[in-house]
Amino acid sequence: MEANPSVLATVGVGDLVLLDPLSEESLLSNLRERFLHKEIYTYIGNVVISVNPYRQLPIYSAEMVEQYCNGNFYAMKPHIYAIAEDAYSSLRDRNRDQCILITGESGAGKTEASKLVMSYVAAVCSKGADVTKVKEQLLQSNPVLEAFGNAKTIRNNNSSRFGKYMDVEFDFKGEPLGGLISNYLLEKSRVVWHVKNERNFHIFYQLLAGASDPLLKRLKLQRDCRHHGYLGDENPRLPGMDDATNFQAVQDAMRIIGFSEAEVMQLLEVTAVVLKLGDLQLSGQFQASGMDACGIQNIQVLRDICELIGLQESILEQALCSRTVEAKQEKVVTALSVAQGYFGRDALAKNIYSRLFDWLVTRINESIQVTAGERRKVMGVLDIYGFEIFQDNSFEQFIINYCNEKLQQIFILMTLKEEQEEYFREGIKWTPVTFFDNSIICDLIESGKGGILVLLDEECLRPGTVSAATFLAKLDQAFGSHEHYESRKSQSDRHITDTSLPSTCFRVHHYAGKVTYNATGFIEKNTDRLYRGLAQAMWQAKHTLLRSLFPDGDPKKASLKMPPTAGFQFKASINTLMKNLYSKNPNYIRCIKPNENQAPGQFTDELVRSQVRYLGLLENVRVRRAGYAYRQPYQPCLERYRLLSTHTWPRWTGTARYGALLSDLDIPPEELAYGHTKVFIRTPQTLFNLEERRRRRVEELATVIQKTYRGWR
Ligand code: AD9
Ligand code: MG
Repeated sequence: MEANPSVLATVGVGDLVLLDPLSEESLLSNLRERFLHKEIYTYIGNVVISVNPYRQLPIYSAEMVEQYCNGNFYAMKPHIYAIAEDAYSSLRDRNRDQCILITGESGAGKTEASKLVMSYVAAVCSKGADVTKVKEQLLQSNPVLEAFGNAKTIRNNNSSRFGKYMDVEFDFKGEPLGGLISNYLLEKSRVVWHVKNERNFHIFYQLLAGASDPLLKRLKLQRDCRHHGYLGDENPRLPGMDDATNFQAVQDAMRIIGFSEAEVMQLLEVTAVVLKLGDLQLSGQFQASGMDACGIQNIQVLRDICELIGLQESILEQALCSRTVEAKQEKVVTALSVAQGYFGRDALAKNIYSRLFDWLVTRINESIQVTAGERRKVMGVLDIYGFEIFQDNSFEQFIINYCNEKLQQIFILMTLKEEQEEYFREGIKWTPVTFFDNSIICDLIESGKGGILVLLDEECLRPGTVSAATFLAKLDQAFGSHEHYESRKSQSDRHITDTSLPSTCFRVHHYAGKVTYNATGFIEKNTDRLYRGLAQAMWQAKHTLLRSLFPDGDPKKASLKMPPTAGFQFKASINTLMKNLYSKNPNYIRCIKPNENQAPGQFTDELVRSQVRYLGLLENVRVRRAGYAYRQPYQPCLERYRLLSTHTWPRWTGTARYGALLSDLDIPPEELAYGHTKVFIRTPQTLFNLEERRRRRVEELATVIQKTYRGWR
């Protein structure tokens, strides 16, 4: 997709490559002006910037799909459909695997954008019965995964709490055959705790609001959220979101995907078990040893859970309240304290839920996956959590920001690579561009030779007493003089006094800004410990789904080896993802959140400015125009400007003649380059100048025609 002169005719410029003068200020005011005129999409060459309108705009109708499907980009406004069409047609006609990378902070519109791309592709490909079924299944995976993986946060009422990458596979005609979803690190801590004014995952509220009385009874749940410990006391209703209706939609979607009634029921039972675990109350029971040992206070809840999963009460009770250590073939049972009991209970709830989520993805994949066979074409859509800077940042933010660091790296490399390749394809000399390479930060985090994640793993596996303080000391020792790392210790070594950095924290200078991470909790979250007795108890349950989630509970398979840490697993999956993305032709959608209030029509300059900075938009424009700002295939370019020529331009084509024709336009030679199929214009001013001359010429011609017409009358 190329910039086109018609984008000049819209509000501001429709392609920032043509912005003149180019500065952060001009870029910002261009986005603002367009946004206020409901123009939410703007290009940077082939990148689409999307500013969340927070209202339904009439721009996604079937007619619009039709226009972008059949239309000529050069005559149409910037739109997400244009990038979807470009990716899809290049996949279908040029046999190039595509990926659509959607980035932006929480609430910026990534998930909506990914759905728009998918629905566009679904709308333009064939309408045969087989294909319709596949399309339906692919589209219906969304409500199911959103129910289990999204939640209301302060920033977004429908915030994705997991990363998602979906490969859609097409046959040689461009018809969808199926897909494959990969999910990344669900924020499972939300199952047991959420901040005030946020919610737990949608499914819990949907289930309570939408289930029939008999179903609720069967699941041993109360309709009122306030009866369930993990859901909190606040009013959970959200404006514009009807939990009961959505519950129906989720059930319908599961059926369309191919879940059996029994599977749906089992899924709901396990979901209910998670809720019920939150209702278990523990208390200290006095023991002869003088220690307050943990005991279950509300036996009925324990009974309910055990009935739901088919397990003897005593087994679960023992697993929750005590620990068995095997030493020299002798079993030693020790009582847990109440705090340890709650820790185990919550760890169990989090583990069940996140394993259930993984199962859900695997189950959906079973339905939509294409069996191995001929080589197919693939379009991957990535909708992953955006960069996060909170007041208090923990392990989750560290992982999310690491992921964004990797995406930024791939963005820079691929934008440059794409530019370079285009010049090469077109036979034009390429001048290298300097840019900030964030691989130094990626290395700081992920290097196998002692990056932060490796040091964290070492600390998690090390025998002896480990704590946030020992982890921090290790980081200080390794990175005390690293230019992207800071801590109290490294500051004092550099004679800096900065009380804003607490002694329990370290700070990473990310490409998008400095983030202060609280080291407390890193070790626990990375180890993600579940007492073995609890896994073993789950494995003994008769409930087939629940039992299948805990293969590690099988004593025969129990290994003394620690399971891989959360950080290790994330790094491995993100690197696999990167390899996958590198092998495809990238298309970018960069989403921007215009205000913090989820309100239409509000554009907060400072908020947008910070996003413009960390999305690196200015840098993107610079890279894009480092060589030639503007490019277009010969034919449409000649047609647009032929009326400026003093000679009569013949209608024939032929590359050799193009140069001669364009030289007729009186453009300085250093401003133009002739590629094999496209003409390249170096600066935006040259294009503006051409456009202005064209505009005047059109006016002149109109006047001439009017005069002639009057003369006839
Ligand atoms: V998060 O990182 O998952 O918390 P996203 O995914 O970036 O975030 P999302 O797509 O969920 O944000 O958008 C947030 C809300 O903005 C949606 O629920 C819509 O109400 C609203 N939105 C986003 N894009 C559009 C749009 N193109 N048109 C109308 C939109 N509303
Ligand atoms: Mg989202």
